[in-house]
Formats: sequence, structure tokens, C-alpha cells
Amino acid sequence: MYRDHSIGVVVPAYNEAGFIGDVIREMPAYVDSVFVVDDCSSDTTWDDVLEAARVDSNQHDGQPPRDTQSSDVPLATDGSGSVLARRATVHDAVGRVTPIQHHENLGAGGAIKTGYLAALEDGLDVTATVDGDGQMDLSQLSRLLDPIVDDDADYSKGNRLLYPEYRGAMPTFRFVGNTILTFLTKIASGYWKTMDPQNGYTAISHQALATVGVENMYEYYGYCNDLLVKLNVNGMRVADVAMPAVYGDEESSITYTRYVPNVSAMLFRNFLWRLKAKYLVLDFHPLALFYLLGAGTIGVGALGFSWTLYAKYALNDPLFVRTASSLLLVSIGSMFITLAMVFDLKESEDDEMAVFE
Ligand SMILES: Nc1nc2c(ncn2[C@@H]2O[C@H](COP(=O)(O)OP(=O)(O)OP(=O)(O)O)[C@@H](O)[C@H]2O)c(=O)[nH]1
Ligand SMILES: [Mg+2]
Repeated sequence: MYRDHSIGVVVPAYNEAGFIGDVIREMPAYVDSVFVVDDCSSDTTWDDVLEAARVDSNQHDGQPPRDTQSSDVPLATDGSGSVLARRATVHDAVGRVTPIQHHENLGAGGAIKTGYLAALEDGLDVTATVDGDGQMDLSQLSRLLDPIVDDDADYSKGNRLLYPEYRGAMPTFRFVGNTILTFLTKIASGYWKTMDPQNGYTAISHQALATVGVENMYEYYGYCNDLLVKLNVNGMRVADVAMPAVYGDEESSITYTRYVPNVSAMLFRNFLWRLKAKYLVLDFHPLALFYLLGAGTIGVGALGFSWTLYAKYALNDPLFVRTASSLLLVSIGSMFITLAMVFDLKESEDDEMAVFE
């Protein structure tokens, strides 16, 4: 228990032999349940998990088992068992560690989703996510839990970009990819002050987890970005907690040239869904129309400019009037979009907080 709240930690693990054991053994004593999800590793990750769970359970021997309240959230079923049972085998807990094995490799987001489903069933007050490669400093976990326990936020996440010395620790190619996705996620999610949206060090309240629809979570690497959009539509408060990143001996397996386009496409779909759900269906705000009008006007302006160039070089028509009209349309469209962004920013302004050192 942490300040009278039961705490679960989801640890996704894929080929993390040599790292995962330390993550489990170093889990703070106040954590009640650890859901380690082995994503069909081909190395000794699973054996390491069981061994570390036994060591951890011996260390915590004598502590009374946590009194779990049963979840008030029924998990979706299709007649063949729960979503959780269809995707993974949940083994008996060894002390506070519940080892879970995927039936097939489902990726980092897929492993988080499985862990979230297990945490929801257990009805834990707060569920954190900690990677199995040791990149997250566990002494910082309480800083993610505090905003939720204090009821200042429903979701909190690490932010490795707030201070120059933290940013400096990030390799350049990652920093560029992160900056692009930070900007796109601001637009898509409506959390305009939130940075470093790919940060997998997070904590979420039971209520928020029950609300966001875990069954439909995106399973590729952009799962954190996807979650932010869903949190925004549901009016959840987000805390961005400044913290350093730890880069050690682990090997990066992210292919940024695939990652950035894939996540960008998902964010675009999510953005359109958010506008529709938040501003047209659940409530109404003209900003959704401003966005559409702005995009349409810019589109017409751009087409007009292409025609202008064609007319100039193929038909030798004069350039000036057509160019001026196209530019005017692009400017008007940009004004509509800026206005929409300002309104959108205002809408979620009170739902965002930054936690500094
Ligand atoms: N690469 C990879 N990781 C997975 C997969 N399934 C679960 N994971 C786990 O998801 C977590 C995050 O994956 P990482 O590859 O470390 O992603 P990252 O931390 O954003 O990127 P790095 O900075 O390269 O470590 C780790 O704990 C992995 O073990 C998978 O299919 N592939
Ligand atoms: Mg990692």
C-alpha cells in the first residue's frame, strides 16, 4: 500500500534476460502486485521472472496478503472467456508477483494492455507501468503516484524533456523522433502542455483505467500516445512529471523510420475521432468545424497554387492574381486552424499539470 492506496505495477518483458530480474527484485516494498507480462520471449526471460519472483516473495515473507476488492469493471467477453484469458495465461501469483505469458508476441503495447486487464480484474487503486529493461528509476515511482493519490490527476507520466540535462541524456535520433511525436500528440490528444508522450513510465487511477476502454488499446509502440487521446475525450487530468531517463546496456529495438510514420497515422485517426467524440457527439464546440474548414480552405488554396504553376508554365498565363488568391486562401485556412487550436487548448487547460523537481 502507498498512502492507503493499493498499487499495481505492470512490467512488459520481451527478451529482457539479465534485466527483468533486477526490475522485480528492486520493486519498492509498498507495491502490492506486480504483473510481469512475458511477450513470448525467446531467451531466458521467463525463468528469470520466476526466479526473481521467488526471491522477492522470500524477502516479503511475513507480510499479510493484500485484501483485494473485486473489480467493478466487467471485462468484455465473446463467449470464449475474458479478453485477458484469450491473449495470455495468467499463472498463480508467487508472493506479490503474478507471472503472465502471452500466447503470441503482441508487442510492447500489447503487453501493457494484458497487464492493465489483469490489474483491472484485481481492482487496484493505482496501476503503474515500468519497462522490463531497467530503464526506469524505481526510486521515482512515488513521484508518479503522488498526483493520483492526492487526487490532482487521473494519469501521470514521466517527462524526460523538461530539463536540458535530461534532454541531453537522450540520443539524438531519439530526440528528433520524440520531438516530432510530441508535437503531433499535442494536436491529436488536446493535452497541449504535455511533452514526451512516448514515455512508458506511467501511473493511472482505477477509475481512469476502467473508463478508457483497455480492450481497444493500440498495441504497437504508440500505445501511450493513443491512451492520451482517450483520456482527453473522457475529461481526465494528466500530470507530466519531470524525471531523468536511464540508458544502460540494453539494446534499442525501435525502428524509428517505421515507428514515426505508423504512430503518426494512428494519431491522425485518433485526432479525427477525438474531434467527433468530444466536440460533436458528447458535447458541442464549433472548434471541430474550424479545424475542418481550415483544412478544407488550405487544401483548396494548395490546389489553386498547383493550377497557377501549371497555367504559368504550360499555358503561359500570368502568375500574380492566381498566386495572390491561393495565398489568401491558405492564410484564411491557417487562421481557422489557429483559432481551433486556441479553443482546444483552452478546453483542456485545467486538466494538465506539470510536476517539477
Ligand atoms: N521491443 C519489444 N519490446 C517489447 C515487446 N513486447 C514487450 N516489450 C517490452 O516493452 C518495453 C518497452 O520496449 P523497449 O523496446 O524497451 O522500448 P523503449 O524503452 O521505448 O525503447 P528503448 O529506449 O529502445 O529501450 C520493454 O520492457 C520490452 O521488454 C516486443 O514485442 N518488442
Ligand atoms: Mg526500453
